[in-house]
Amino acid sequence: MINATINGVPVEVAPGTTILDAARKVHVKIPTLCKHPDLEATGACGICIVKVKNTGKMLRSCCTPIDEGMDILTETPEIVEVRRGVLELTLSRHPNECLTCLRNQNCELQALAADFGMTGSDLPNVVPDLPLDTSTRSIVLDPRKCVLCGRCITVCQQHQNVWALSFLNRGFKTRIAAAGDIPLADSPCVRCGQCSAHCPTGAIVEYDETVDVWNKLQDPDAYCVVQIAPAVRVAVGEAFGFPIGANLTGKIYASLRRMGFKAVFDTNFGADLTIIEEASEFKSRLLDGTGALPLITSCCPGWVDFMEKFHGDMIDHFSSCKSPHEMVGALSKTYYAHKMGIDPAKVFVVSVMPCTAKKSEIIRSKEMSSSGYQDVDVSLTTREFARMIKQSGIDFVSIPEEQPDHMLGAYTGAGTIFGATGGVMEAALRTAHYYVTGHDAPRVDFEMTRGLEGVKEGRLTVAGKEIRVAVAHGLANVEEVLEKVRAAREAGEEVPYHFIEVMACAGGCVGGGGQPYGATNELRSKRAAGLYQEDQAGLWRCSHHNPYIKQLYADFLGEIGGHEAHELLHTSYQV
Ligand code: HC0
Ligand code: SF4
Repeated sequence: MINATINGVPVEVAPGTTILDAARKVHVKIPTLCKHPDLEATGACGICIVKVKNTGKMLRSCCTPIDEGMDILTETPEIVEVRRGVLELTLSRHPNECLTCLRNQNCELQALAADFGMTGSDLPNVVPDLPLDTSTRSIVLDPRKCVLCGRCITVCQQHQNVWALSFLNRGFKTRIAAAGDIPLADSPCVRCGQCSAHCPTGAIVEYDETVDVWNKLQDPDAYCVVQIAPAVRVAVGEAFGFPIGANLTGKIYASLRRMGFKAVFDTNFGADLTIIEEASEFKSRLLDGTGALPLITSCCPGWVDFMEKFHGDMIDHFSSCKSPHEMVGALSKTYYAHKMGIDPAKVFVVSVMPCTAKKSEIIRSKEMSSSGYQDVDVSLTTREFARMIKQSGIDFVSIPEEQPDHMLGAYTGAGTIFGATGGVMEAALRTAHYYVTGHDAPRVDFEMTRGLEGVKEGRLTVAGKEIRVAVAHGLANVEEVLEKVRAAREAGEEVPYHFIEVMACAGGCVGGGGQPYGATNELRSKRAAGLYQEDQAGLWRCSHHNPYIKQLYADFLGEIGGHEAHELLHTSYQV
């Protein structure tokens, strides 16, 4: 162990611990801008500078390991002066648009400026004249607001293995852009939004569509319906001071009704429906050899985009199931509209998702209009939804809980856990076990799929047959899983896995690119815990027990995996 002192307080840490992390251990907070707890330090900004008394050296605490006997000072007039200098320079190149910025009151640069009392500067405010990139219609890149911290580049390259972003030019002219200086939509970007979730300022934000939704809610000819994703319920509360992971489903339903939505559905219902179709697809591939194994989940649009761009040889392995929110969209404009006697042309479907890629998914192919209309009209992120609650004057803290509209809103715990990495796999295993054996598993908790390890593997025996599964989250983690599949295929060996779940974002949707800011593993775990708690407490824990799904097949869809289901609930992929 290393022994040192920080501001005179003794500290003992493991070798390799940075000064920044060692300081946290003794409750000293060193200001940072370019360092994100999720990401490797780059030392780009210099705000986290500290002084080593023994040597007189000023060092960047985020990327300097603490050494034996170091006597470190973190707050002296000299250090504060250096930090103020860095901030002054950064602010001199940053537009003074805080009041009209989506990150207003939620910006790390703004918070630092406030902490350091940056009330004025002798430096002129010279902001580069650079255009917005709205080309993806999922995220918006505003290079004028970029502080060149490099967090977006690191997460896009290291965690997502996409390499869509880069710094262009050098020195004073350095700017962030899609690699090759092309529109982001023409780059390999998969719209996961992790860059926006890790950006400290308003340089990368979600493509805001709240105004479109407010306008539709005012339109007397529109019949607006809404659905909420699994992961939204345990995250939106962070914008209102609730503890991380608090499950606020009932308050969300109530707020959406107050906003004017005529029906409030739940994507968890769609998740249950996805499981019915996908577990059935898995059973036929496993027992009847009707398709390639391993079966790979297809409900995450960032992952689908990534597969199509980089792993086209895996297309045959993909489940043909659409994602749950697309299923609910298609059924809103067919089954629901028909039952309620509403003209489907008037039904306007909004989905509230933890995800920016869902904004692109809703227009990705003609199959996303299987109802005869675009099945989901607008997809909002959790961050946009939180703003809408604030704009509507709803007191979210005190509003009493309500129920969803059950026809497309009742769900099981299996649907809820979709929002956490491994949840889709666990939900699928519950129902696949039933399909293969004719009875429920004695225990429906498949813990091997849970937790934040980048790749999780497990095996179980069902009706005497071994089933091997893998779960990957964070796109960089999928590579090793796919390599194993390819290696076995080339060697003509037995498949290493029968079923693979992939989610683009670390932690699964709880860590989605459209969620409230502050992504860390601690936060992802707490949000996931909120979902697993609901699953444990629920009346129904397996998708095939959802009575409203049974009703849907009996009244409308007919056979599981049958013609009608295929028309409305399945899709295809292309490279
Ligand atoms: Fe997800 Fe989904 S679980 S992708 O992560 O499958 O966004 O929460 O809504 O559609 O259900 C996101 C979350 C969803 C979908 C579901 C899936
Ligand atoms: Fe990279 Fe995802 Fe951002 Fe696109 S949305 S630039 S893939 S991090």
